[in-house]
Amino acid sequence: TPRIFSGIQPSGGLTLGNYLGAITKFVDWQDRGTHETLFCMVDLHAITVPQTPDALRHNTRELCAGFLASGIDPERSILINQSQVPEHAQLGWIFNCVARMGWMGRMTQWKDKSGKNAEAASLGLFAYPALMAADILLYKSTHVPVGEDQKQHIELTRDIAAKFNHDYGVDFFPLTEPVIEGTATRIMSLKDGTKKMSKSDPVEASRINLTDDADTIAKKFRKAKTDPDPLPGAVEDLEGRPDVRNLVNIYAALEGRSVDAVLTEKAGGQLGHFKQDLADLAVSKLGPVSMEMARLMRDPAEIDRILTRGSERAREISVPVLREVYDIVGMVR
Ligand code: AQP
Repeated sequence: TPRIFSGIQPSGGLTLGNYLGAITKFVDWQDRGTHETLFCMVDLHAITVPQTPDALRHNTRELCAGFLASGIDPERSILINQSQVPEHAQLGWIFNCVARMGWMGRMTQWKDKSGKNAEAASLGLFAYPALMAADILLYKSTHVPVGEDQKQHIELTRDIAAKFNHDYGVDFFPLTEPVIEGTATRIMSLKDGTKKMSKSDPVEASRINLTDDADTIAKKFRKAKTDPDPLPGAVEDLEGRPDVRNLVNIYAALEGRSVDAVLTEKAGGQLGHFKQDLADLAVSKLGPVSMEMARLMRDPAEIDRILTRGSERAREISVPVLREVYDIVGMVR
């Protein structure tokens, strides 16, 4: 069976962006049943920027709780903790030797995250996309559902697969396709409609966390940046209004309707009212997920068991694949 793989970093708490852009899509893929589905807490990626050990442990478990609470079934999908499957790092090294410095230097996430002081960034942050290629190709995954921001990294994954296949004269790794679909491929900051909503944004009010309570959600939407004009009747009229557009997108994604359908219903409405409706909708959708996450987090040992079991299942696939890669490369075993 063809495989779907995707990962999320335990580099903070889950945001509405991760939920709408990634997790809900993962659940759809699982429920469709057309592919074997693997989802990974990518803790090795998280430490490319500083993480305190206690926070990393907490965030890894909470991320797993988020997957489970959103509908990922650890029987039907394989839930992996990246560091528990050593083949990720091992194939990552091989890919460090396949990928070129120039390719990595062109990655926009590297440029954004290393900022003005690239000299002080970790070597891991620079190599991150090669490890990500290893995450995906270790399972010979054909499709990777991601948000818009990850498109460039999936293209790099194809380049690495193609170069490996070419250099060693094999047809071993598939050329993976990104799957970026729906209205929620890029949820923006509530404080700046041109910037991605992100778990590591220092401005707390810029994002909705899955663990936020109803009052916090309502307050964050109320204070979200907008302009004074009422809602327009058509998508084209949202041009030049990125903040409003973002709120309408979120509303549409939460309701599972198109932006057009939402605007047809809400045209002419005041943003104050719309923000209130949006908060009510978000609370009704996220409340049960957040409650279930809190319940699961009361038994961290059970979460650890689920991750250990998932990682063991993953290794049934990853160990033979890595062995083949070592043979292709010429490692003596
Ligand atoms: N704002 C977003 N809108 C839609 N999708 C998003 N994703 C992240 N933010 C949005 C998708 O969530 C998945 C996991 O992302 P990640 O944790 O690996 O890293 P990221 O993309 O860098 O996400 P963050 O929240 O911005 O984390 P930090 O702040 O640590 O960098 C991916 O599929 C991503 O596309």
